[in-house]
Amino acid sequence: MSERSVRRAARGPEPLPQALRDPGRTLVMGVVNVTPDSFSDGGQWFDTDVAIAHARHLLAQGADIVDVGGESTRPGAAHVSPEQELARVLPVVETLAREGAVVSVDTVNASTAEAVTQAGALIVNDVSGGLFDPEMTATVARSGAVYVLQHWRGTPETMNDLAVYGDVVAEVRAELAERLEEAVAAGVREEQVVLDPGLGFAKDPGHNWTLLSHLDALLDLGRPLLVGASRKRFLSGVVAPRVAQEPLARDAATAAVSALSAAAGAWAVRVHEVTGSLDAVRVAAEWREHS
Ligand code: PMM
Repeated sequence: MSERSVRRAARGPEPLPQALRDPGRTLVMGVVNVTPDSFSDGGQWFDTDVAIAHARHLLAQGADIVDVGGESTRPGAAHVSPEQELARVLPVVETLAREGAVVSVDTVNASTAEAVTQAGALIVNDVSGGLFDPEMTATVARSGAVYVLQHWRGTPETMNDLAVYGDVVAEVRAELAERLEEAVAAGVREEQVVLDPGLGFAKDPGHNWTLLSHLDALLDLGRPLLVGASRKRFLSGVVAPRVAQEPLARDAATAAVSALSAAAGAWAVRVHEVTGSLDAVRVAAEWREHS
């Protein structure tokens, strides 16, 4: 198989340890939602000790990074104050960082980003790409952490109405480029930034599949890519109808997306179930190695 069809995984962002910057395969980020109402695992890990135990389990399974979130971003989820969010995630972050884990925190709030990076989180995962909190990019710049800049439009309440595109790849690419430029203007170094197409955020199923099959257009922006397809509703269309509405029944489809994203050159995939995606990204690495 040619170099063109199986791309090398992109180099990772600069603030991370060397092993995660040039890992030789796509990384796996395991999700730990410390929330009572996430769509995919709602409430399962909504207790500090249970969340920590779950994160340790994902790391033991081979997750390279754990992504800790304290606010659900699904449409219609209850709004959580930054203080509540921080109270949920901080003890989890402190413990895991102390144990040497590479911790990411899923937040749109600058105050949370500030506190968790001081507590040892190396990655700020902002699904709003800096659009929710005007202080976010300057805060990330000061912290020196990795900044996952995700594409979104509107808010979780309004995003479904904003899933209107002429050319979804060109528009998401242009909007990510604009957000990246604004982050850099606020002092974030490009080397800190990872881009993310924001699957399911102001996207219908067709938009998600089109973006996935054109990751090369986003990689052309010159930054590593994170892909978050795990258990999302658009996968229900490829899952056996009897179970398609159950998020947990989407893990095999998620792993397939992980393999294809890795083959397309994604730096990391964000998933709830780690083992299937870890196998999948290793398959992609072997495939490339022997091509
Ligand atoms: N999706 C969710 C939450 N956070 N972060 C990034 N960077 N990319 C995503 O696609 C993403 C995210 C929603 O899923 P969840 O409720 O299962 O965490």
